Amino acid sequence: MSNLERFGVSMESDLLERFDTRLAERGYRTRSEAIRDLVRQDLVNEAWEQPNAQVFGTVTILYDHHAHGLGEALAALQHDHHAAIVCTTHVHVDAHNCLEVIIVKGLSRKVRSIADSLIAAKGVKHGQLVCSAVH
Ligand code: NI
Repeated sequence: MSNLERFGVSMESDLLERFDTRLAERGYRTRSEAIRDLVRQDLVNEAWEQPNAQVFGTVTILYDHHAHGLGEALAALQHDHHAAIVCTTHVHVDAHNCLEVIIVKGLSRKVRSIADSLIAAKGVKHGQLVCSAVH
């Protein structure tokens, strides 16, 4: 870990009260750890705003595997981008629905494009991309 530095933060009391409530709800033990995570999240967001930044994305999709041609389409999409797909986990949720988590790495514009294609595939009921990056 790099050297820790201390700094003071001024904040309106009502804003601080709301911040402390959120910290307690989310299980943070100190304001410092919560502020560090906010800063890290901002740096990850910044990385994702740069089209050529190296990033990781986790794409979660939920779909009905009876939807015509969908399973094949999703597999074809992943094969088309095999170099960027790190791994895929498939869960048979019930008799109809499947959940897949696809980990994708590469340039942010490429990862976002792959995620968009997976999520927009006809028959996908829900999909979301979670953005991460080393910074
Ligand atoms: Ni399944």
